[in-house]
Amino acid sequence: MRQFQRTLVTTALPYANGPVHLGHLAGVYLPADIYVRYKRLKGEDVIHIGGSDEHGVPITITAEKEGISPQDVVDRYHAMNLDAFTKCGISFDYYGRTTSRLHHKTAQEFFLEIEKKGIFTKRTEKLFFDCKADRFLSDRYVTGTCPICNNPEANGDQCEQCGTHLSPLELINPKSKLSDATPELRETMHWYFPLGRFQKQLEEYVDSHEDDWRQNVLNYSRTWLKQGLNDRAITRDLSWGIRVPLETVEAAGKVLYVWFDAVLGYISFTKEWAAKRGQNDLWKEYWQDPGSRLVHFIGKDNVVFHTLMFPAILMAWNEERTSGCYNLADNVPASEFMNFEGRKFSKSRNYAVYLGEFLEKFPADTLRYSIAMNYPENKDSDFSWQDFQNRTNGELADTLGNFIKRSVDFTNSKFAGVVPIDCPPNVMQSFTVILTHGNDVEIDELGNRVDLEDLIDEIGQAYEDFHFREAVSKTMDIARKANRFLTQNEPWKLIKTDRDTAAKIMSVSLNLCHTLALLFYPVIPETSNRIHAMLGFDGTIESLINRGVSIWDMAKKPGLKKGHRLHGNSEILFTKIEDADIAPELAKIEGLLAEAEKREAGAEQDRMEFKPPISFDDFLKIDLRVAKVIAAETVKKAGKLLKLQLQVGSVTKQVLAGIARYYTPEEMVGKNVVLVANLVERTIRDDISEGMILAVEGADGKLFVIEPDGFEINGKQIQ
Ligand code: B3M
Ligand code: ZN
Repeated sequence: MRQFQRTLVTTALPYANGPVHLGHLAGVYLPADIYVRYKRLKGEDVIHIGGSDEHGVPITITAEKEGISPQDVVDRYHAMNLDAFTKCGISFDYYGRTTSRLHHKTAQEFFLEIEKKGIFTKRTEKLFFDCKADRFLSDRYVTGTCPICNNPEANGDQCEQCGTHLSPLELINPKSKLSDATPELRETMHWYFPLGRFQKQLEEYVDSHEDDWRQNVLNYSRTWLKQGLNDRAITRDLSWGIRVPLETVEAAGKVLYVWFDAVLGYISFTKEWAAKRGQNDLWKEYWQDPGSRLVHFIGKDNVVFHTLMFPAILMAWNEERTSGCYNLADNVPASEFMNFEGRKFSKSRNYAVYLGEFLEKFPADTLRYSIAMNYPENKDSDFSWQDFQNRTNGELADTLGNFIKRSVDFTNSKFAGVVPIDCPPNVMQSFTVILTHGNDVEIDELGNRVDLEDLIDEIGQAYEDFHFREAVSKTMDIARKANRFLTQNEPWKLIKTDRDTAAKIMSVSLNLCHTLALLFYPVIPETSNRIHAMLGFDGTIESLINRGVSIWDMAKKPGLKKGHRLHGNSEILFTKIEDADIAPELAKIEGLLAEAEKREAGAEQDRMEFKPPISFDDFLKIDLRVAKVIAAETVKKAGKLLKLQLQVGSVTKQVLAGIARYYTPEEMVGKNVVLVANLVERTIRDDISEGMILAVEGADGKLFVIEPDGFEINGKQIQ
């Protein structure tokens, strides 16, 4: 593997139009945080850049719904999400906002550079326009029935139910989210980014990562590449967003497409990070030095934007340049989705647990651990309250917490809180069965020697390869072995007969506590710091982190010398979660599920009862006339039909009506009926039918012809 001097980690910018939920945490922010914390422990140069995506149509939709400004919306959710991330220990080096001036400037610079090179194309096309709201509707403002799965609430860009990417034109019965009106198609001009121009370069780029990208990432990218890349509109007719930076008539009222601007946010925020440190040009090292590595953590729904779209934008920038070229991502670890109690998180259906809310009830580290153990690496995973309770109680409290507390408490009570002897490294390396089996090597099921250093190397490799679940569960395995080691060696018994051996056991145990404090730091940093403090260290683990020095490697060797004094009292690291603690949460889910089911059942029923809506304009196309039946007869060999001659003003029309079972010809003659006068002619049994008459169906299926006597229709009194 290539060696890099520094790593820039980015995380997808969540839209600042709602609170982040556990699904977001699991797929993107937690794995990224674990990764950067691991890298920091390794003493590597790494920064984590994230922030809020504050443009885009979902934000204006929320603003309109709530009757506030888009700025109010993003102010609220930016603050809320940053606060939740901070409480969860997501250690961003910088968390920016795409509404910042510097970001607007950066995105506009990119637009102008690509425009100057003549790479964009311009196209006039027909887009949905909402006449009532007097606005063009971008994809997200159009809703309708999904042509694939019939979900009646599909969005113009994607169907949430089946995941299909859609264009608004594909929706059945499209409707404007602004007014509910059926939109009409109107012409407008937009700038297009010709992705196809970069097809070959992108194919080579993706192929060059055949061996290091995840299969899902390669698959999504190649599916697009195989279909052939098309031009993508990168401007929109909207008022909220980054202005197209041209003073021309055609640029008026247009902003950059949110995805064009959002990915550039990674660059803007790195610039802001550097400026904040007083080193304005430092960002260039991370973006433009070929010795830097760029890694994007994202969810699977964002893959092609990061493996094709953003790289193509950077390729366009880099074209014809000899300096100031941007690096392309070296890896894009996209996650699958984490479900919640067996169902997909859905903000629009309010089926979610929000991060901020969760952290009001339970500590961040318990959540981080459970989620890391359910990391949706190559298939969707599931978060359940039961699993959360089991992991917290069984693994964090009974295994890790119990081991640390017993080690510290016993040392406090029998060795005056001091590490009794030096622990020879080879003893710690093979701690599991020393003394119990009379030798100092553990043999695994296959007969291989297992030692701590190898285990730690395996964990490190798992982090390097983005296998977070493996890394964290192997870390817990060490805690399990350590706990078993202490239990099996029973120093509380030995101390009475063989104090030296008891001292040796405690020295190994305490050093394992130290090792575990460091090893667990990526996933449960707050707990790691508490263990570290219990072991008698003044500073936090963060304070040890030093570029160039690997704390991670220090975990392999005994870190506590003979005579090292512990802090004093131990503390309980994890409070167990009682059934009563999660009962309200389980009840809440049942409520949410019941609601969702009701909604789904309701939608299903609506679909059965109503035909798809038509527009008012469509309705106006129907020409309804009152007509008098002047003659009627049965139709041979067509038992259901009556042939009616209708007088409409001076015109006579022939209509074949399926009412023979309910009316005799004699009954019909002389009646006034309502005629659909402009229906396309039809031939039925060799006879012409020039329209239809209106009838309603009674409860028993009998048809009643509508007789408009005594009413006024089309301004005419009917008798
Ligand atoms: N805000 C979409 C999302 O949250 C978008 C990501 C931007 S990453 C540059 O899924
Ligand atoms: Zn669908």
